[in-house]
Amino acid sequence: MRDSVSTVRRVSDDATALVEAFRARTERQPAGVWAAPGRVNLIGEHTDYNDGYVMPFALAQRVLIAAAPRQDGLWSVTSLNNHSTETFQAADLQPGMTGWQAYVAGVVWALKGAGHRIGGADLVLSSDVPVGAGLSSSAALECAVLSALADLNELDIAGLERAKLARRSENAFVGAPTGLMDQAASTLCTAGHALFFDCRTAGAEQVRFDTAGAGLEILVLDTKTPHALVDSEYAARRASCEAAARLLGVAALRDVINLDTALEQLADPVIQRRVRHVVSENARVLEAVKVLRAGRIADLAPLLDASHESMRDDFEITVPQVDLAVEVARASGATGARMTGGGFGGCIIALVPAGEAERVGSDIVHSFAAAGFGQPMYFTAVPSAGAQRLH
Ligand code: GAF
Repeated sequence: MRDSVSTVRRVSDDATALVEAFRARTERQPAGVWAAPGRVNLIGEHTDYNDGYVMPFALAQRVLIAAAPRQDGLWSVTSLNNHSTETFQAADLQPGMTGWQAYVAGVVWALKGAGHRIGGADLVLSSDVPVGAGLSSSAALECAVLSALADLNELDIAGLERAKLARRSENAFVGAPTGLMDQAASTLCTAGHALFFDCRTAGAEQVRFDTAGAGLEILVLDTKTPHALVDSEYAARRASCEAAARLLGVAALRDVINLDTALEQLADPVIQRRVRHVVSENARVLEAVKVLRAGRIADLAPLLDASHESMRDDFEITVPQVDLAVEVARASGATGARMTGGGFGGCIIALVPAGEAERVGSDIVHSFAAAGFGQPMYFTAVPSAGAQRLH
């Protein structure tokens, strides 16, 4: 496991090292250090933009930011991961900006758009959230920047509002038509819990998720599959769902009460499959909440399996590497497994007996080598805290 984990890039492993990097770069002390995590979605995929239900938890992997105000109105951001510094000013805050700095500039833009006065700042960041793995590295970056800028500018913004501002940055500045799940997870999650989140009402419930207490653990395995189609396919899935809702005369697919009746009203078999995924996935999240509230974590397993099958056969967002990883995980002793995140590559999660994650992960690595796929990376997930100030 250690070998695999070491492939996750954290340039600066803790806040102390980050503070030193900040001082070396700016020759002054940061005003503080902030952190925001990546996430795993336990269940509820492509339900968020259908006004549905999701159940993510925050990872221990996170973005760390050291920051201090500056008086010249500029924002200077150094990424220790990318070994680069980008500087921008208010006139540069134009939607469509590209590069990693867009995730930072977009947050400044969203805050200003909401009427907040945001002074210039120096920011130095590092991250150990795997990039491009479907673990919300971008939401972690946005939420960490938002936390830092909110405090530096003495803004009193509640957690949910922070998540919405970060999502606005992602949607309208970066240009990715995502739902609210990732930013809500990075902002609102608490250690030891999964977050049951209703994407229509924004109702949030922290549901205890003590895998160790249940003699289980969650293996996260990044298939490292390049997912070139993710942006266009994600947008296409979203458009299909919205078209289906219009055909069914409902505000969103969350409002479909009777799946069979809805399917009879739809002529296109592709649209039928998309609807079946979203409606059945919402039902699985509601079942998963009941299971967790009752402390029956082991009973999540069949829901994870059914979710994967639905994503593979109905929503058609899995790829061969992801399907192989899920199959081998199950054959190797996982009681349930599914792809997590937006799809077309990325990670799987597997519910495994405590102490078995290493063996299951290693079996998947061997199966990938035999199939001629690249080497995956894996780790055991620890349900962790949401965005916070560390110092
Ligand atoms: C991505 C998006 F950013 C989320 O909003 C969500 O739709 C997810 O894919 C799929 O459940 O992470």
